[in-house]
Amino acid sequence: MRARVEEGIPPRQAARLAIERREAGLPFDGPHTLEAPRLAADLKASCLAFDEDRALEIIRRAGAVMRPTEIMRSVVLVAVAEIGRDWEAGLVTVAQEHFASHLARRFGDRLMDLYRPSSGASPVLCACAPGEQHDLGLLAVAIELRSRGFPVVYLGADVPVDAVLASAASTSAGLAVIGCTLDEHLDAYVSAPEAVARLEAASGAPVLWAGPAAGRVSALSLQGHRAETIDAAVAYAAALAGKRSTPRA
Ligand code: B12
Repeated sequence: MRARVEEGIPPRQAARLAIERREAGLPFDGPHTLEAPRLAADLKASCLAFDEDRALEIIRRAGAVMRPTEIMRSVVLVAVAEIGRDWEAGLVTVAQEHFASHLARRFGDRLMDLYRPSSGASPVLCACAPGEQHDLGLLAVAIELRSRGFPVVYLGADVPVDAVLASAASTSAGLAVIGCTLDEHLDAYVSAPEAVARLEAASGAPVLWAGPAAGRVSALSLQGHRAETIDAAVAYAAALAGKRSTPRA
């Protein structure tokens, strides 16, 4: 328990965790980096059983050893990705995959509400490309940025190009992050290069193409930066937003 407290976990949470671990027959004080795969596996099993109470309990337990952003990245999204791989392999049903995705979405929404901006940077506008429904990765990027104090305007899945342009202008966004998983969802931007140029001019920064389809942007002659992983997208957006922050009095 002392090791947990030294890691910064409040004593009452550390004590609760120690009791839970003893009851679960787990080693008393293992390093929490070893916890994430186990928690992700437990969460996956709970989702496959549609056991919502158990899934929420696992997330609550994770809160005793990890920061909320770590829970999202190392437990919740790992469980979703693994269920996704099993779904591709025909091992789990679409209902089980949807159950897990919705649980991730609800947890992500809670985290978005948890963190409030503390820097005076221009907001980072996060929107999926038109037609794109895969928004959990973009949500993870938004949460990470918010947890670091940066303001984020999150528009979610399937956002028309015009709507992105209008909101970038009305919010004085400092960066537009366009999430894209399926290559074809970049088509709307490929056929509107003037919109990309206007977006860059409005924010004063290159568009950040983010997600699995970002690797295609050069071949598609789309201007801007690209980030295929959550870490790369957060690093780029945070560095840019940090440069533009005006410290608050
Ligand atoms: C959940 C899911 C859905 C959900 C999305 C829910 C939501 N709100 O996001 C729903 C049910 C809506 C869906 C629909 C479809 N899906 Co789907 N889906 C998935 C699934 C199972 C998980 C994706 C996910 O969110 N993973 C969580 C992420 C964050 O974790 P990760 O995958 O480890 O991510 C790493 C990187 O990939 C990257 N990353 C991933 N996303 C992002 C986003 C950003 C912004 C950044 C920076 C990084 C990033 O960062 C992570 C590492 O740092 C995958 C299967 C899989 N194995 O991934 C298929 C998958 C992505 N889907 C696929 C398909 C084909 C579809 C559909 C066409 C299915 C259909 N016939 O209807 C539709 C298309 C919907 C649309 N118009 O966009 C394919 C895409 C194949 C391709 N590249 O062409 C996949 C790979 C499954 C497959 N092999 O068939 N899907």
